Amino acid sequence: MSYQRVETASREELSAIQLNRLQETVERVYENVPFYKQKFDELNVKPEDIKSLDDIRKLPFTQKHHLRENYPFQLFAVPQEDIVRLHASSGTSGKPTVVGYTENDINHWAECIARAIVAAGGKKSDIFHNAYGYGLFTGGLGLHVGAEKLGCATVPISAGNTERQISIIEDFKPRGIGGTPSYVLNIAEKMEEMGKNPADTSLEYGIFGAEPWSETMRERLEEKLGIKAVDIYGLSEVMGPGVAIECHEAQHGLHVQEDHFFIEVIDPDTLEPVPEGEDGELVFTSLTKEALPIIRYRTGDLGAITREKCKCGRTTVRMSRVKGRIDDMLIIRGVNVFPSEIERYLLQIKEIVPHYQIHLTQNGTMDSVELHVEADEEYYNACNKDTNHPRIKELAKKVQHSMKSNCLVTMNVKVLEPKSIPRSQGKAVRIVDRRNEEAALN
Ligand code: DLL
Repeated sequence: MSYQRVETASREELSAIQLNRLQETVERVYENVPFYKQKFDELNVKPEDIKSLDDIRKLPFTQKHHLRENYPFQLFAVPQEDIVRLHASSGTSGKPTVVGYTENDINHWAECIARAIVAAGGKKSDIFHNAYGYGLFTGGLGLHVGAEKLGCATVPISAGNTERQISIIEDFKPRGIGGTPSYVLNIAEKMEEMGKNPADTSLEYGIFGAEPWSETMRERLEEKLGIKAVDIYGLSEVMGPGVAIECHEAQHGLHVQEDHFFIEVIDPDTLEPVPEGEDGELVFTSLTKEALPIIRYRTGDLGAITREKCKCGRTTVRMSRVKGRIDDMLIIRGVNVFPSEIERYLLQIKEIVPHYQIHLTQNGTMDSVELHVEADEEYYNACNKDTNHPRIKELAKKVQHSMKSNCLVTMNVKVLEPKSIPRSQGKAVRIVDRRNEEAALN
């Protein structure tokens, strides 16, 4: 079935494809990966017990620590000579997680990305400016293979060297751009600093992901750059970018590439499925992967799914934006707060720019939160470039009030001068958590 056909297949057709591929995957891991054989045996489940898609619930979950414990290659299901690519995600603690791909895996990945670019409004004749980082991170090479597969002239610029990015954009005139939303915003700001209008470039669409971002951030990116901005989701353990993609027609939920991945949403405490439309932890099972098939991978990402019809015509399940991570969720004086929620409300305040950091410290047994935001250049100038100016203090109060009424948390707000929050080329650092360091000192 051609991939355009798969994306609009009936539920019966898709389920039949999924069941067939799930059964193959389960057999593959049972026979080739001792870790899975042991887990299946412990649960007393055999590959032939998977007779329907619902039977997936008989299978064990896989988590990030399982990849670490089997570092680097022990979860691979094929001999090493069949591996053609290795990537790794930087672990903040301990060993990184290593992922491998066969030639077929790379082809499927490329297909998923090619579909993603089409969903974003891209086409074969485009020049595609790929500002995701190249290297062990899956963003750069992932987007790259897919853009080439679609037939785009792909510019492997990677992240960084922002001034050169700008001159390449001006000279090559790409229609599409990919990068983390925070970095592409950084490029746009640099253009402004250089006296250029970012909306004047040839860019028409952007494919943004690898970090949480909000609807308001979308508006900012679209407005500044004069583009359509769509959300792309993925994670290295499951494949990399392209597991799900928003369509430019609706920009409302990300279509899961269901012929390659089976999605579940579970309650992270009970591990039971949550009803459609309700938030829970996203769990993925790969359906076609050869090198590193993965069963019921608990992503730690929070979101919901819908099977409602999408106006683009695709029939695949859509997932919401990632609403946060289980482990990023801040519990501040008993209130659950997601950085993405903070961002959503923060960006509605026009006098500040979309860069922020949440600093957490511990004051005795209490968490204390300081929110760092930056004043917009124009506003800052109007305050005589003085962070003690009464209007800056007024702005801090406004931010504080918004956080209190929308996120139900009282935060100390520090309005800093423009460009003082560190910019990143990859995933932005939004949370600086010093709670444990200070607890250790106490
Ligand atoms: O970030 C893959 C990727 C590259 C996705 C480029 C999109 C674009 P990892 O480095 O393994 O892989 O990080 C995966 O990043 O579990 C999410 O928490 C987060 N993430 C990825 N995409 C999004 C998104 C790549 N669109 C982790 N929105 C995931 C929110 C995202 N979070």
